[in-house]
Amino acid sequence: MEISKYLSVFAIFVTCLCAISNNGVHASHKVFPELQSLSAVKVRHVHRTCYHFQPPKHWINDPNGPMYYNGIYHFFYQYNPKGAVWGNIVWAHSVSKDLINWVAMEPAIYPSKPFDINGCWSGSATILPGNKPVILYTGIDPQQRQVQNYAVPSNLSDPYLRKWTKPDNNPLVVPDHGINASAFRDPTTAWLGSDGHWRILVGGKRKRRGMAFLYRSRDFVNWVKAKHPLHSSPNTGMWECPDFYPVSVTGKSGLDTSVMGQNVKHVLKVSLDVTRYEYYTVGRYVRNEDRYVPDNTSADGWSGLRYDYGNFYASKTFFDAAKNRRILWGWANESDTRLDDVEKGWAGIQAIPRMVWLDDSGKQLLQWPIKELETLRGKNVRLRNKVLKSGENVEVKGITAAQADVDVTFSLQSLDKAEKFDPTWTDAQEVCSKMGTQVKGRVGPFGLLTLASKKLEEYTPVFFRIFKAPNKHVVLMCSDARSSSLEGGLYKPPFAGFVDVDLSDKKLSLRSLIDHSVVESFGAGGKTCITSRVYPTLAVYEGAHLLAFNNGTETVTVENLNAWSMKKPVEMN
Ligand SMILES: *[C@@H]1O[C@H](CO)[C@@H](O)[C@H](O)[C@H]1NC(C)=O
Ligand SMILES: *[C@@H]1O[C@H](CO)[C@@H](O)[C@H](O)[C@H]1NC(C)=O
Ligand SMILES: *[C@@H]1O[C@H](CO)[C@@H](O)[C@H](O)[C@H]1NC(C)=O
Ligand SMILES: *[C@@H]1O[C@H](CO)[C@@H](O)[C@H](O)[C@H]1NC(C)=O
Ligand SMILES: *[C@H]1O[C@@H](CO)[C@H](O)[C@@H](O)[C@@H]1NC(C)=O
Repeated sequence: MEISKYLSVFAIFVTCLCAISNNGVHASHKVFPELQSLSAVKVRHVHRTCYHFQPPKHWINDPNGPMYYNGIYHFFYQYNPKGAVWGNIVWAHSVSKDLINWVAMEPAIYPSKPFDINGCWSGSATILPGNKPVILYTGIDPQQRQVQNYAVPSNLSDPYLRKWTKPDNNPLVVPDHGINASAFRDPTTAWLGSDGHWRILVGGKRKRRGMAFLYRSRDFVNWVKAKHPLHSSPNTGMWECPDFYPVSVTGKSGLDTSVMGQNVKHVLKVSLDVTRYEYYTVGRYVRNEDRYVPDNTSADGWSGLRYDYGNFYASKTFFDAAKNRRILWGWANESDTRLDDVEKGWAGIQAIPRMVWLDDSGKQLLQWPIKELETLRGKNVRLRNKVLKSGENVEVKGITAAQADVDVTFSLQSLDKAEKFDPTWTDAQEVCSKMGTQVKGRVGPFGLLTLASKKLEEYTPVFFRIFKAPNKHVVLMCSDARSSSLEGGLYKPPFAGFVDVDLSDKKLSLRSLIDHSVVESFGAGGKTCITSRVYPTLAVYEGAHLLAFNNGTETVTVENLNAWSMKKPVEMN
């Protein structure tokens, strides 16, 4: 990942601001050398998460090289060992037997050789035949070029793979004359073609066209660029952290990255540097041409499907051979200011790992928190068949509302009165920003008020609103941070996405993982996911409450609600 993105406009420190403008979205480019090596003097705890992945202090960003190897899950991530803003990046390393309890190892990869002396940026792991893991990552060389390197375990008998060696024949791939050396990074997990050649993607761009450069190799050491990229798309800008993998057209099982076959589709995900959001398409991998073609049901560009419509970026999946599933990791950045981060001594968390698989429709993915998370569930409170008339709400009492897992199914009496959908409403977040929980509707808004203070001075609502279009219903899901905190100066967007769900049973489900400064929500069984980062001042610890609410004119029933207090993992770094 590039330096530029961690650098939001922070007036006090901005001496020169070089902004680029792109489709109305702009990315600011500024490093904070004065801050990046300021070690945290103390760590502020109030908004730290309890069951999300987080090191004890300092800055984290992209998940890197997740893998399952010889009974152990390995997780690497971009980490600043010296401070709470981006800089001095190394590959931090943690290991786990259950994806819940994590033990920190020493950093696996850090700048030490010419080919990575100016940075060890993101990458992926591949397990080669003979059960040999290898990491590919982006190094920044003495000319500030982005080059692709590899590292291998120094001692395969060490069950935790503590030490990694960067062989002297690095770099493996350098940007050729046709490639912008400042926009060439984040190699994928490799896959093996039927011709016996390995393939990887490297993210890049040509002018404003985002692209996934394709490289092939027989021996994993000599890599040759393919004549054309695997895929590219106009006006999307730099493609960071591409991820390309097969999904089964039936069932929830995951597939190893090299699997081919009849009942397989492919997913290509890219992280768009210009918008700081990701999008993915479902499509077809045309093997004889080494091209990827998105299905005509998948929008290819800014407006495409997202894993998550909130703070979720630079994600990466891996195949978990232990449980035959594909697991997604993603970084949820902070929504407070640089100075807040320096003061609190930490910045960045990882979202809860999610299982991903293809929806029966074949048009989108479904995501669900890994099953292991349920081992942290403690005290349970249940509500059944609680009718919520217009304007009513009900508090879910008896759990730790600041640290909870809630799963609720709402049932709707009738959809006949749903408001008319305006076909010009293509941007869900815009609709949500106009129609928050205070704006009365007919079927909805209804949902949960998370991290709510007693008198509702603060709350982060996660809710639905249902509209009627000519031949279908349109479901809007929002996770609205605008009332989340009395504190000013925070980023409080009304994140939102549409939910492509069949409402013929008049039921809609929602699960939210609430963890002090994060609310991670899964609508309709994981069809639409939204992660919000929030910093309440009153709704903290015992001051946090959880409610279900209905602000539509139509009655909604909480058919079944389960909420659990969540425990802290025994080991978290
Ligand atoms: C490799 O790891 C094994 C298991 O931890 C250990 O016994 C051995 O001494 C290590 N070898 C080297 C060369 O460090
Ligand atoms: C190369 O990429 C960098 C980083 O995005 C950009 O600033 C620069 O303008 C690009 N150069 C060319 C020749 O496109
Ligand atoms: C989309 O592709 C399918 C086949 O994959 C085809 O049957 C359908 O007509 C196409 N739809 C459009 C709108 O092009
Ligand atoms: C529901 O709507 C009423 C009237 O607009 C408003 O006062 C109240 O705050 C709303 N409830 C929530 C949870 O926003
Ligand atoms: C996370 O932080 C917010 C607020 O500063 C920015 O607006 C986002 O662009 C940023 N997201 C990423 C992925 O960096």
